[in-house]
Amino acid sequence: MRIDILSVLPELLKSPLEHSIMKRAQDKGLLEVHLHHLRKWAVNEYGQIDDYQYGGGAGMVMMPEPLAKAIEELCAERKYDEIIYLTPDGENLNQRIANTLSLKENLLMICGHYKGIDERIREQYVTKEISIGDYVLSGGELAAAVLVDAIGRLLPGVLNDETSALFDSFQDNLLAPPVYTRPEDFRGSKVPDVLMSGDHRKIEEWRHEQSVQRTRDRRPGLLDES
Ligand code: 6GU
Repeated sequence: MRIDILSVLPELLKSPLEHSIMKRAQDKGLLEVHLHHLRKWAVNEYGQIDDYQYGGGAGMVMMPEPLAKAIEELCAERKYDEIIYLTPDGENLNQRIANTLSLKENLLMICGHYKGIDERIREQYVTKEISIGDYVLSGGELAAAVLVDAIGRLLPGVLNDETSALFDSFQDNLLAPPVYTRPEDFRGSKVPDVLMSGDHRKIEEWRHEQSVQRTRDRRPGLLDES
């Protein structure tokens, strides 16, 4: 998969992509992430990409011209399956959306800043708008990093144990069961007997029950969605 990201602060995106699983995905050639600085398409030699909003009010708006030029230049080189704008008024990201996007070939992500981007870019180019939750961040970059991570780890071959993403929280709308490692007795608190039993069928049953119980206790709404 190839992901192109348009941003005025691409530096913010670098570190999250250079470590751990996202690094491995790229090293293995399963994921390519290309960061593009929007200033490259600025309207003047001062690097201007934002301006005051019509109608007045505090906060700058990202101008349509640099974004349109950037999007058109990238779209001339390949067909994007989705042009995604990261915005707090977008659709809330969830595992289903991440799963769907992980099946695509080329994604273009646009990170907004200030008051956001001119509405006409949303109307004319953007095919999908995604939020990562009901709170406001200073820009779309951290949200894009979250989205790339959620998608990237699902690409076949990225995780060591290929099946492990299948048992993540939210696959099947269930939260993950509790997990334990050594020691068996941690300061008087013991690992549940069933996990020490060696009976794999019983262990799977127990994990499923724990998942359901945990989901009922913490996120009952998820059970209605499935
Ligand atoms: Cl995608 N962008 C910004 N700026 N804030 C957010 C968000 C996105 N998702 C939640 N809050």
